[in-house]
Amino acid sequence: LELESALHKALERGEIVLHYQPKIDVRAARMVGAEALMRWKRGDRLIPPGDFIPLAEETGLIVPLSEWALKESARQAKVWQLNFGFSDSIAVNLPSRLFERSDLVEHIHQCVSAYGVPHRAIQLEITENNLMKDLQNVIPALHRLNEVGVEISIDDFGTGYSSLAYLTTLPISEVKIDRTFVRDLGITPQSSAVVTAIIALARALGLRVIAEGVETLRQMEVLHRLGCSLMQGFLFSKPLMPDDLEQWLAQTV
Ligand code: G
Ligand code: G
Ligand code: NA
Ligand code: MN
Repeated sequence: LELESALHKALERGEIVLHYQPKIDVRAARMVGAEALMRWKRGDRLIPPGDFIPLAEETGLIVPLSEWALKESARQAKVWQLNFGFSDSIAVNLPSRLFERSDLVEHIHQCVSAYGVPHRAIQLEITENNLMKDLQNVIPALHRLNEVGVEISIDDFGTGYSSLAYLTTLPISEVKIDRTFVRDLGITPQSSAVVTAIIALARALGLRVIAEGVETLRQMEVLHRLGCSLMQGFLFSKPLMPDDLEQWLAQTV
């Protein structure tokens, strides 16, 4: 309960911050975007999202937190556009709660308009489980977002129970191979079988595929050989404070 009331005040106190992890195109050797990841600065501690996002989801605080993350990402995209010519997207994680809101598209429109960046400056990540849990509410939102140019990425792909029939009809741009498969690449044959299947599925459906949690050169090499050249993970960079991402931004122009 103490944590809950502290989290209530965290936003207005400016204690919530976003760190950014680069998404890398290994073949082109460049950053192609970044994922925004929330942290809570509480005193001198930096609380990871795993320790407060579940509470935020239970209490409904995830709604204002996510709305703030969308706005802050639009602001950051504008700053990077001005300083580095950044024209890629910042990916924001959204739980299905947010997709239920009929005004999600309007809210995103206001965020990007406020800072004068295009809609494609914001990309949305929804986990496979969240997507499938609430398809009836999520589908109309996905279509409206697609119409205005906001790309959708399916996070933690391969861990849920996607209906492939749905996948073919949804306006999705990208699937993110879950890190559990990436972790076991080159260790268990099953993991490379799953990764191979996901890459083939993505290709057949015209989707981009990105691997998360890439930590070793070996994993990078196997992914590249299997046909996945978009990657994210500690091998390239951990999530960084905005100022620390500038070394990556400076390289892309
Ligand atoms: O950064 P870290 O590895 O601690 O993130 C842990 C989990 O928290 C990840 O699954 C990530 O998707 C989730 N997460 C991080 N930032 C956000 C956010 O802004 N909103 C939501 N809903 N989840 C987030
Ligand atoms: O999919 P999700 O949004 O949950 O993933 C984001 C989380 O993954 C963040 O908490 C981030 O810190 C973490 N992460 C990013 N790269 C790596 C990595 O290479 N290995 C592991 N184990 N975690 C990573
Ligand atoms: Na994510
Ligand atoms: Mn993920």
